[in-house]
Amino acid sequence: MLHRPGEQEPSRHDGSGSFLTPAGGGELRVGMVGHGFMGAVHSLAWRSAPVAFGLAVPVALVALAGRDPAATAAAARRFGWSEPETDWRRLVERDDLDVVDICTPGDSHAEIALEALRAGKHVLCEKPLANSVAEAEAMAAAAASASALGVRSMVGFNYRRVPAVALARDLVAAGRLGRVRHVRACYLQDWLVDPDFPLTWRLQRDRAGSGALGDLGAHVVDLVGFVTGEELVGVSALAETFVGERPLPEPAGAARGLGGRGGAGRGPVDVDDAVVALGRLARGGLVTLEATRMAPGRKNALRFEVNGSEGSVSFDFESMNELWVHEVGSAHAGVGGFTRVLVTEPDHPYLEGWWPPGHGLGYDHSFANQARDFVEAVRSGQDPSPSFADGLAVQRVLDAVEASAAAGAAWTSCVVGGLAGEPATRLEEGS
Ligand code: SOE
Repeated sequence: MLHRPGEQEPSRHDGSGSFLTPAGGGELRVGMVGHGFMGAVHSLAWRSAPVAFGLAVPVALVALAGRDPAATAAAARRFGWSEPETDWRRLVERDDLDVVDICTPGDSHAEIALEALRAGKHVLCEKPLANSVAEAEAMAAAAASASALGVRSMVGFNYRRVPAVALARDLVAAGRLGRVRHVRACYLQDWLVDPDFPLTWRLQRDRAGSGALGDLGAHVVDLVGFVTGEELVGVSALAETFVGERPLPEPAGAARGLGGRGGAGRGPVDVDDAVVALGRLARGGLVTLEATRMAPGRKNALRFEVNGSEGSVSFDFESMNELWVHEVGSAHAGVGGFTRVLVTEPDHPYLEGWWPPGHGLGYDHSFANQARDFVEAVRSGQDPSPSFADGLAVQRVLDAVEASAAAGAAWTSCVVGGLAGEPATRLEEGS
């Protein structure tokens, strides 16, 4: 039975708020679109989350869609999906699915998500939510209508689910850092240093929307909002494309993960290689942002430091099980400064599902934690977070960064209806 937002269909939820699948016998049946790097890690997550967290609702990996029949069938076998599909539209219309998980490049997010929501499927969509503000607006509006009918949607900003990141947010939210004054946030990788790395989809504006900005900057912008609980209200940015031309990639199917092989000919790079921005938070805090895939030696350095009136936290994904914390006045004489917290204790965020203290988590665990939260939200009839509206807010900041960079770093408001240059709800310290 299809459940279409906008039609007078019954909600998926009974009076007690428990999850009712249309015909799934208590399972949550997932269909996924895309089987590249993100498809692989999402597949692992759908399988590991129910085991690790003992989820009340079992998850079934029902169908995997991709364009290339042989590659999709091979990926379905390898990742544990019951059936391959070669048309995402057929997948979305299947009545034996409850969830559509979108792991494709950004140019198809809006179309797939809108169709999936229309078909009454819960949607998990990889970041960035869309390739433009207009697409993200349509998606957020559709998600809001669908939510009223019990259909849930979420954006895959997986780094929110790294335990140390969630702990940083908890400390800020509990007031342990006081008023946030500074945020220094960056995301540095180096896989584009080689000028002969091919022009894969993450380097094509029509596929990815932008370069380092949407790929990595989206995570940074999301984490600034997540950890501080405050919106960015304006930015001043610069963007640069250091390598203007690259080898054209071999035809689809040859590329795996971030890699790919160069084929015949070269083509222009029409996205940014790097962006830097200054920003201001709603309550007046100052932010610096940076995203690049051209920082030799930096493999996945998603880093942030928050300095508040009462303390600081500092995180680097390359040491993802650690959070460095300093609280003003708490240091013992002579040994002041940051304390390294190994975020692997049973009472740390998400650790109830994982290993004994000190046994460490990896990249894939953030996706398993994300899958856990998504399934739990669907089961309990809550809207998960980050919502499509949160994805839209990130998209607006990305848009402001691009507009500012195009205008020679002009100060650009990120807030709809806000006054350019002025924090929308700036509060003085002490207020
Ligand atoms: C490539 O830069 C990439 O795979 C991003 O697309 C992901 O969002 C990031 O988490 C890891 O790096």
